[in-house]
Order: sequence, then structure tokens, then C-alpha cells
Amino acid sequence: MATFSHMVVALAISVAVLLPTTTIATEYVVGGDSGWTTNFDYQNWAKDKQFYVGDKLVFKYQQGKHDVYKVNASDFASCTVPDPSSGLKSGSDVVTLMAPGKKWYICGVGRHCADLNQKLVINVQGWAPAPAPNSATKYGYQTFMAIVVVVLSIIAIY
Ligand SMILES: [Cu+2]
Repeated sequence: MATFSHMVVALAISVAVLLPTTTIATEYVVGGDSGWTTNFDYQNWAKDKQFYVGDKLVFKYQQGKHDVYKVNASDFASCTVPDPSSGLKSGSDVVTLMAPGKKWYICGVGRHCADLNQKLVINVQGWAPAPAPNSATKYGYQTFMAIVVVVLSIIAIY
């Protein structure tokens, strides 16, 4: 009798744990259809998006024409390119957002950053609820699943 209940609980816990990681992480192609290029307003592209830890940025461009460097705030402002070995150059570079906070990216080719605006700054939010519309639904989902797990656990005990 108890085995069936225990299976339900195990299933519910699995769903609660696995679903947020598989369905909520978002992959963003930087610049959308324009990709990673010159003379594109990346701040305008980023301004209506909510970036969370676990999301991915994909920088798409013709290999050799551009590249991608993760930099700090001052190098972003001055378009200072770091050591070339730290650059991403595949033409389809996937960056997983590992930690909350501001992240800065520039192109290191020619004066693409300095003169042609090829630079992106985003603010990555953690999993904790923040006063943003998107996070409310994520938080609500996790709360809902927690309640389901607790209720099923109680049913299983009795
Ligand atoms: Cu470039």
C-alpha cells in the first residue's frame, strides 16, 4: 500500500527538481536575427529581457569577422581588448550565465567596439525572487511544487 504512495512522492519530487532546470533556462541569440555584428543597438535588444543564472547567450557571427570577449566595467567603457587567448572565436559561441550580476561583452576586432557599438552589457539575476514580472512566475511555480510534495508526503505517511 505504502509503496504506491512512496512512488508518487518520488515522482513528484523528481518533477519538482528537474522541471525548473529543463524548462526555465532560456537561450538567447544575442541580437536576434541580426546576430553579433556592428551598428546594432544591443542595449535596446537587452532592455526588455530578464536574464537569470543558468540562461545562455549565443553569439552568432561569421567566423573571423568578429569575436567575443568578456570584460569588466572599465574595459567595457574604454573598449580595451584582453589577451587574445581569452576570446571566443567560433562564430557560434555559447556563454552560460553562471553567476548573478552585471556581465560585459565586447568585440575585439578592429574598432568594432569603440566606433561601431559592438558591445553588450546585461544584468543577470539569481534564482531568488526579485521584483520583476518573470521571477514571480518562477517563484510561484517552485512554491506550488513544494506544496504538492508536502501534501503527497503527508498522504503517504497516513
Ligand atoms: Cu566585431
